[in-house]
Amino acid sequence: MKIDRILLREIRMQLKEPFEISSGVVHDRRVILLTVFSEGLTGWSECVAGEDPSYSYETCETAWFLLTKLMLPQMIGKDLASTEEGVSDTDWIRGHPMAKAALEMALMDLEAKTQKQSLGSMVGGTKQEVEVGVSVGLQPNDLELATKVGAFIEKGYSRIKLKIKPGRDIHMVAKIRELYPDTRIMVDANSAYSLHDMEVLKELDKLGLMMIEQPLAHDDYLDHARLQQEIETPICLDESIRSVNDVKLAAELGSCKIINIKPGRVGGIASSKAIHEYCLKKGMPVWCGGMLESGVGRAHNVAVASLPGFVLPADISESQRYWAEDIVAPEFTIKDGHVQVPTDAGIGVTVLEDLVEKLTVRRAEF
Ligand code: OSB
Ligand code: MG
Repeated sequence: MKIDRILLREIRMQLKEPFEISSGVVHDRRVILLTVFSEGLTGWSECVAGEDPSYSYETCETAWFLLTKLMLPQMIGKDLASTEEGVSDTDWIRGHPMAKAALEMALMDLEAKTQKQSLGSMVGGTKQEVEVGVSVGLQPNDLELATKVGAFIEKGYSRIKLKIKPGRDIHMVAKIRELYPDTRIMVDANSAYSLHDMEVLKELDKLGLMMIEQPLAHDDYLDHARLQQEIETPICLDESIRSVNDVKLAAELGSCKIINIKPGRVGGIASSKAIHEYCLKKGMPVWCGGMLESGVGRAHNVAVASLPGFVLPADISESQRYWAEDIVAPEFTIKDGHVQVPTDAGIGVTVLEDLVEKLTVRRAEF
């Protein structure tokens, strides 16, 4: 893969409705899109860094800096035998897995296209479709939440994730549990609690939830382990997991029983596979999370979620759940609670370049 040209864009995509979680609300996504050109082929990826550092220390600005100043200029003219060879040049950079994932995943798409195979099959995926759930943001009141949840169940989503925060938890979740007794329900706190909230957490434990995602601080493996001792409901870690080493720490300490793998958060596809493999050996279930991606990031997530150890429903909802118009064709749709894994080469969907151009607010070219 000779790297001829690289284009980095930031596009603005308006969410159909604001997405509110304990740490803040998003109206418009600032999406960093990377395109790598090689001998007539193009590899695409998306950086999942957020608008502000409330989920991770990485933001669109830090990722833009890393990519434009430290990672992309060096790639031009290289003739890479593999993605691995390309990303090894960035090993010296500490942290910043979201920026690194963007480069890795664009090269992965390119590599799969060079080999004329789908990304899913190149990474070792075994599923043709992925079971999916939906992540429902905080709503103005319980009635609106119940209506939203009802509509998603009607759509076929096989699991509902409710965002919670102090004051919007036990009562709200109990109500949804009561209304939909047969639905698989989980909650995600995005680090809004501490061990001082043990009473609340123990009440949540009684509601028959699939799991509680990231109840405590993003860097607190010890308290998560203490909490897991006190409750039956499995804890799932999201923010705390940025690499396979974080997973080893969490598994050894007993900080959780389930891992949420977001390829864009853990440094890319190779890292996702390493986590997947470790968890398979440990008998720890994993599933694929989401970061409100456009169709480009979503395509990568679907490919990764087709690996056999991804045994729980993914936060990969259909394009229409987020966007009036996605930037890929065909867009992602849900059927019988599943999303199809594309079979065309690479990410397997076509990027609508005219639309991307229209949405672009800044660009850097190499
Ligand atoms: O905590 O999983 C999370 C979105 C943005 C940031 C963090 C999270 C989320 C979601 C949405 O839950 C998942 C999705 O549908 O993409
Ligand atoms: Mg989460």
